[in-house]
Amino acid sequence: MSIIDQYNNAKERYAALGVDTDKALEKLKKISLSLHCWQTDDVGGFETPDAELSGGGIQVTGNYPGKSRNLTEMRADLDKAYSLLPGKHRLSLHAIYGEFNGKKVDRDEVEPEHFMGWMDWSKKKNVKLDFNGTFFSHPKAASGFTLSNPDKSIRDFWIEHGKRSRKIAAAMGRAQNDPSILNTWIPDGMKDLPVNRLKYRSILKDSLDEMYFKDISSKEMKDAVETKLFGIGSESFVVGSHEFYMGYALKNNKIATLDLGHFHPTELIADKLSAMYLFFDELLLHVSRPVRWDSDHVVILNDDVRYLTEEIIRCDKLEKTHIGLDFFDGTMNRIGAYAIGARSTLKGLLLGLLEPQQVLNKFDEDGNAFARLALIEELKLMPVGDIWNYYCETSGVPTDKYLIDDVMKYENDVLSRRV
Ligand code: RNT
Ligand code: ZN
Repeated sequence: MSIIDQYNNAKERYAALGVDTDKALEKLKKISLSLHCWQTDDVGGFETPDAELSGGGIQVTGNYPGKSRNLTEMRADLDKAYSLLPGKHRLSLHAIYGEFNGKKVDRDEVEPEHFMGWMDWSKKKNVKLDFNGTFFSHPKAASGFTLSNPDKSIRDFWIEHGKRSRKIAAAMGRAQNDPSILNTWIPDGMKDLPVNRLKYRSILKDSLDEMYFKDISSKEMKDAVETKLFGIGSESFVVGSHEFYMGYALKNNKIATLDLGHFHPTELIADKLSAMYLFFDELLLHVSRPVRWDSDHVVILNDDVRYLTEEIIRCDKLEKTHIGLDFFDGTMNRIGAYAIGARSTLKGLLLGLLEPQQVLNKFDEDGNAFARLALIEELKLMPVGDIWNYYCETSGVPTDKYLIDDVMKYENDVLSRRV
């Protein structure tokens, strides 16, 4: 049976539940994920001398051959990654990925000009850009404290980096006529018990106030702040905790960033959304997969992702939720990792869009917990794969069946030559 015939069969089965699959795909097509650039090279970047990934317990393991070593290779890899994704998606850059042309440009010296090449690329490829200051992998972050550092000269350095990152994001936003989302994550924290948590948190608050002092139009850029529970080396104390940034973001009209790896293992981000949407106009998500800790494994379609994507749709907040990806794994083909992570997130969104919301809500209202659960279980074995295949096929990207061959061909033709 052809993919179209399979789709039509599936469409009928969903229609029987009151779900319009064509409409679901229309909506899915409009969703742009923000692909994280740092899966191409294990969060290496192109600074001179090379920044070595360190700080705050973010770590990449593995040395699978073929990682991109320069901008040309990185862009080729990104082209390949996007060619495997149905829909039109964004790119989230980190400050260490500027075009520094072999010159040493320190973090307190980065300028929009270092990202002009990316802005040209963005226009040519029609891929909008988001941005991140890089507050790790740097000698001035080695003590474990950046914006909350009691040493004024060090925190001033990072404040300057933050200001410049905002300027770069604003330039991107102007160039693409769409705000660039600037995410700020800092690694600051302590391995062992501090006695004066308040001190660090009040320094961080002051540093952020200074960094965000200048008003920038939300048409150009929007600030987001990423909370975290702990990292390797910051097990006992993270300055920028969830409560800290919830408070800061609400008070200062910033976007809160929720990363799936930044909470207690049994805490569900999905459950937080309906509370946060009531108080925040917009949220940024870092879709990741923690395995026992914030390990940033490649995202797969697990329950955490499904609950999350379903929740966004049940709350009708697709337009208010920026969906970024954040994982890095050096043990496997890195382009394949992008494809799996991004496609699984899209599959989760598709599952959400294919829910018969009216029926489910009715069971909810009637207090029929059994029927609600039974339908949720029934949905799991509905032919979503046939809808997904049709979406891939009509978007001109490989269906799952051809994904492995496609990625392996790129590995043989391109990646394996990088020695
Ligand atoms: C680290 C945060 C942060 C980084 C990226 C590279 O725990 O999740 O988002 O992963 O900025
Ligand atoms: Zn993150």
